[in-house]
Amino acid sequence: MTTTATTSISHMPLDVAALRQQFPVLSRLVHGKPLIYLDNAATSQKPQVVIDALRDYYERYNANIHRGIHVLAEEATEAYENARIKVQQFIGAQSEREIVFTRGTTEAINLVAQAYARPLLKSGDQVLLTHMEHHSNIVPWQLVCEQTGATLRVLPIDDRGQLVLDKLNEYLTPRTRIVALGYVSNALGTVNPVKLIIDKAHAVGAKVLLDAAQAVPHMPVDVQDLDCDFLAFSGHKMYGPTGIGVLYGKLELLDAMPPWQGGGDMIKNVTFAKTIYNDAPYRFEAGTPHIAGGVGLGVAVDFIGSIGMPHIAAWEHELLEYATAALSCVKGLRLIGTAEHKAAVLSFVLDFAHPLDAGTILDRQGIAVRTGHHCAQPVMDHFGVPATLRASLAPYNTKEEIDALVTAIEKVRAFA
Ligand code: C6P
Repeated sequence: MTTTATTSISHMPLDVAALRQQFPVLSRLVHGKPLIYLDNAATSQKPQVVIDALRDYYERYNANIHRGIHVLAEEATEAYENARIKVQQFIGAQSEREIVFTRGTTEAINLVAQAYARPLLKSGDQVLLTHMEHHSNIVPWQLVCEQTGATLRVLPIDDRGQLVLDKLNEYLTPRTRIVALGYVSNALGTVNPVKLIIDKAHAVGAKVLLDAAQAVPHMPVDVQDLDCDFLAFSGHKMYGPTGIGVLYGKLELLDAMPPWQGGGDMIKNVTFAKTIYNDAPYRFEAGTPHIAGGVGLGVAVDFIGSIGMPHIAAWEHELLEYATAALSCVKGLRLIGTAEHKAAVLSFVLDFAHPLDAGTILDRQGIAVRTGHHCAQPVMDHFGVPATLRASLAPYNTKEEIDALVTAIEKVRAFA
């Protein structure tokens, strides 16, 4: 996915056929038809190099990290910590100590809610979200508001699925302590003007968490340039393994935060009288982590580097324009989410079939799309629909696959 703003980054061609070769699953059949995978916002497919890295870890140097002095433990620790440095460089963080490995975006947001916000918030304080958040960026804040007496405020969206920025000054108040918002909406594809929002939030003294689950895989993200305080994303949406994700936090904030889970590896010294906690990021990584996942995520970062984020962004933008034009020609199809700045997510409803029925018929033709509320029920409520079909694109998708989607939707009409 990419923004309209990134079109000019690169016009270098991407060799899509060669790229597809690197993803073994793309050559399989589903219901006897070639797989057309258009569910990349849920999880991306994995290239051979990432699959090989997991296998290599388990075959050659499986060991626990940070605690052994034997060769396998040293190799595993080095590979895991190298992955942290790769992630640091990938998002432009100042220090690898600002990179906390988590299970994913969801856990990263919960970590901030519990370890940063919970000790800070008091009755009367406000947490500002937007109406287009994923449930992962709503429920952790509801929990912490219940625990502290703080209040949730929600910046509205308009009928194109864009934030109503005119109201931002009204919603940002001297009581706003935290602004938590998605960089890119998973249900609408909207790319939010996060830099502007971060500047305005900082002006009232609030800290900003960006849910970048749908941004980091698709566009260049530089945390120092954005000046966000926290940023969360998941490895599995960026060609990496499931069960590994990242919380970026400014070091001075992480250093001041208490741990949120206790256990091995997050301590310097333990007695029954007192425990001295480890430094960030280890203070937030209690227990044996997903070592293979971390290693695989590092390889996924290298993989993205080998294609070039500008190439990914440019091709996804071309696909988005092509798909928007193609779907707009389908009679009875309504696109949900038509923001000016969009990533390659196409949510839509059909006036001739329920999304779940349509999704099932598409699946019979080998086409994987997501149907449902996409863990963004407030978005569905705003548009007055219970669910949508969602095609979400990756750089290995092609215009021929978009054409096949349109043809398959016409078959849905024939069934209806
Ligand atoms: N969205 C989708 O199909 P986890 O599950 O922790 O890796 O990511 C949660 C999450 C948080 N924020 C956004 C914007 C997301 O899109 C997601 C995951 C998937 O859209 C699964 S619901």
